[in-house]
Amino acid sequence: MKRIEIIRGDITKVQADAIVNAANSFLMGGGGVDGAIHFAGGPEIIKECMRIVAMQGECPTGQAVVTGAGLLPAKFVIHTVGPVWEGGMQGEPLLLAACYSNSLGLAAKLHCQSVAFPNISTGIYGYPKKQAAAIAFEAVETFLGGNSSIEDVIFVCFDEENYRLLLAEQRLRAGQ
Ligand code: AR6
Repeated sequence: MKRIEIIRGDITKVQADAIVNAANSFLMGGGGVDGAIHFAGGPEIIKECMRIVAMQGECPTGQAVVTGAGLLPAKFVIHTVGPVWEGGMQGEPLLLAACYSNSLGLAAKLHCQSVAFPNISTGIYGYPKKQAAAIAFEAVETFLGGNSSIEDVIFVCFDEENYRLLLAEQRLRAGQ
């Protein structure tokens, strides 16, 4: 039975097959969840990121790449690049949805069963949290409706507001 879990916490502590990082196109680390993942995961992850950029160039917005998870309790880190919020008319909704579906597609190729997501783009990139929650939930639910290895998707919400918004979205959809 496929399921979507919503928890509060720090994604670097989550024992899923893959955890997703809200990265930037240069895959060079940064603040927020990106900084936390590289800090907790150790230097191996950034080395792999640098190799990926050297080989295939920057990671475009909405796309995803995979590295090992270094010292983290996950098997893989999937780095995806969320859109910067510019008012909503620059394709942000589709790009945000693509982050979730491309990350899950990559995780499925790696035969992952469980995947944990942060609330992509809702920090430094400024995406309005309510809209982001609806897009995230819809994209994940749609992906889980297809055939793949993925059984369990966990939204790991660092802040209370995202946690409440995701729970509200789940209730809304369950009632439909
Ligand atoms: N575990 C889970 N979620 C977290 C954690 C954590 N340890 N730390 C923060 N969050 P952000 P973005 C939440 O800013 O908006 C970086 O510099 C946070 O509360 O990390 O996609 C990158 O290099 C927020 O809800 O990512 C990029 O340059 C969510 O993670 C840029 O930030 C996303 O916030 C990406 O910006």
